[in-house]
Amino acid sequence: MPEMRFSESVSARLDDGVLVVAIDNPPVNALSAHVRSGLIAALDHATVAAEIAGLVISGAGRTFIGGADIKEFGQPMVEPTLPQVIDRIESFEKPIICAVNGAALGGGCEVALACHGRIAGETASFGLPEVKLGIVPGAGGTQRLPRLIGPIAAIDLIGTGRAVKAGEAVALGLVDVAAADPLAAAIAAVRENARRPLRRTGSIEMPAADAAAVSAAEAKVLARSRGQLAPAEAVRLVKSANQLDLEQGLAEERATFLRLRDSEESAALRHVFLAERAAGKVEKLAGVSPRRIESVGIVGTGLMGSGIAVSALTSGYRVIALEQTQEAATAGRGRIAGILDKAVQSRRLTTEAREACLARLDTTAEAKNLAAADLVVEAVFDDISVKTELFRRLDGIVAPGAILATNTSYLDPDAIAAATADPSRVVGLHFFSPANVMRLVEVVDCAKTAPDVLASALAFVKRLGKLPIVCGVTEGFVGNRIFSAYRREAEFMLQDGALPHEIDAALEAYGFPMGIFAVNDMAGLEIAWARRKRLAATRDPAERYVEIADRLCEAGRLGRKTGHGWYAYPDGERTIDPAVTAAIEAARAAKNIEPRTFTAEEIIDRLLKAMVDEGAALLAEGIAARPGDIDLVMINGYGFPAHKGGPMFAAEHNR
Ligand code: 3H9
Repeated sequence: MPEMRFSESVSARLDDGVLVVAIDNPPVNALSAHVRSGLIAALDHATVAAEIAGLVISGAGRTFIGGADIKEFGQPMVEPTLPQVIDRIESFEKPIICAVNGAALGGGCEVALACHGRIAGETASFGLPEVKLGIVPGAGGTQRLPRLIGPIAAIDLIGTGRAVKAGEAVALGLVDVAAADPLAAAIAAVRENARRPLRRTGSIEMPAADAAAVSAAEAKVLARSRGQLAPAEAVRLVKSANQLDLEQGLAEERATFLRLRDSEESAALRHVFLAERAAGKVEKLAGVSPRRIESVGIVGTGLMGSGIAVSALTSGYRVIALEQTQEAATAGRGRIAGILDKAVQSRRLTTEAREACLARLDTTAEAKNLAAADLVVEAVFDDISVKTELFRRLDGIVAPGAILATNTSYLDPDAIAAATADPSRVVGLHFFSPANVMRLVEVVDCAKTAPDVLASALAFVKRLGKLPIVCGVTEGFVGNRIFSAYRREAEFMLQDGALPHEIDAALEAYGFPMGIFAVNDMAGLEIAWARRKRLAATRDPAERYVEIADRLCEAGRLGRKTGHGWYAYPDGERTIDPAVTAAIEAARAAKNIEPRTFTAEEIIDRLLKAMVDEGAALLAEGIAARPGDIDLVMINGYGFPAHKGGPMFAAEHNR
């Protein structure tokens, strides 16, 4: 049977009376205008062709449909709109079954929900991730999903944007059945459905749900949403599906979708989405093949090393973890197993996967065992002589093509590389703590790093499921350099009249999970103190310097772990400490500074400006490649609220 073409991206073949429609719009089969018009043309054809009993909708490649085309957002709307296409599918007189071979997300999930039956292949997943883009589903998702799976599960899925795999989708009632060959099963289902009344999702009565359980599901979503609009709106719409008829519910949903689509929050989150896709792309690496990495050596199994080890193990690598003594190696193995156990307890890992991870782990005190590693990451004490000595030793042990990575946060990786005979194989991999949880990794392109070494480091970080940001060598790399500038500005404001809790409150109201002084207390004040002492000799005496943090450290107030820092922590509770206020007042008096008050807006403006100025300097120096990379570093490493888009985006949009 010849192929029928309905648009540049929609074609079909006839399989014994079933029109099997394929959407082929790489890379993710997004619902661009030509996909929507192609689907309508296919339906028009099926309406008039008497020999067609019904349709199957499928996606070409690895994805079913990745959603509405987010690159069309912000452009004038082109008909047919997605709600028009979806309405036509649901009300179609002949059966339409979808064969879902990969991700059915956003508008793609909404297409599936409107079909008269849904078959999931093994790699299928379903989700309405719109809230992650600052919007709500705009083509029926909030009204149809609760009719299929009930309001409680719908609030969870739509409110968090979480996707479910085939098994969970079947258990929830989102799909009818999982099948090894979803296309064949969908064709058979069309023939079956042609003989009976069609099940139209919009006409299904909403399953009853316990009001208290609905409220609990709602509270859970709202607790996570920290100042964002979309999750609360999504929950409201799902709940309204119970009170409004389908038409009213869809109209309310559409109006909300259009309003949020034009919001700053959505623009910011779309910027973050696109920046993440751009981050892994490095122009100078085009055509460069990464080296093969299967075995990863990790030196040091403290908090950082064991976190990196867990990340590598759960991503399928073999890990050789080196410690100085056999006892330390055994303790390291215990720490790694402990993190894996926690993952099993919280159902992020199966017991079998845990066993497989431990079977791939070798903990040893024999440095020569690292000869089997393709990449060695050091996670030892951040001291230049410790690290250079280690690299000198590693150089004589590892295989000739093996890559050496340093996880230093403040030291100069070029100096560490210089200790080796072949600095071209040295790269920086700056993980954030805890490394098994935090997504961000700064991949440091050192002065002599070979392109294929950089490409390998990037590929490694991506296989860990993490977000690599490539940067050049500078003290503190991108994140800590901006963090230092921002902390300096916060301390200037302290000296000028603000108090730590006022600055923290402004940051938390802006969307940071924790203000900067509370963060410093949690991390401990001693590392920055040591750094300040190290830099004291070379500091320009004319430069403004605030001594308050030094006074706190000298008084033994090193943060939460000592019970005191910028705050006191009686019973673990963050509390304003009059002793800190007194220290701040004394510092002001010593410099004859008349304190003044700061509004929350002024505090945010000043901190944002400090971050942006430092970001601009990093771009000018070629340390960071794109403003979006800086935004991602601050969002994923330092708690900057994603729904503000990161400091560079926020400043450009005057927020
Ligand atoms: C929506 O549907 C609203 C509706 O409710 C209402 C409408 C009325 N559009 O992630 P990858 C691009 S909102 C356009 O690396 P993967 C992406 O930019 C939408 N382009 O691939 C990248 O381009 P480039 C709801 C898109 O295999 C390339 O595809 N949907 C879209 O790792 C590869 O992306 C979502 O939020 C899109 N929707 O993962 C789903 N999606 O090569 C968002 C991706 O130029 N997408 N691109 O850099 C995803 O989660 C993942 O991309 C997906 C594939 C899982 C699909």
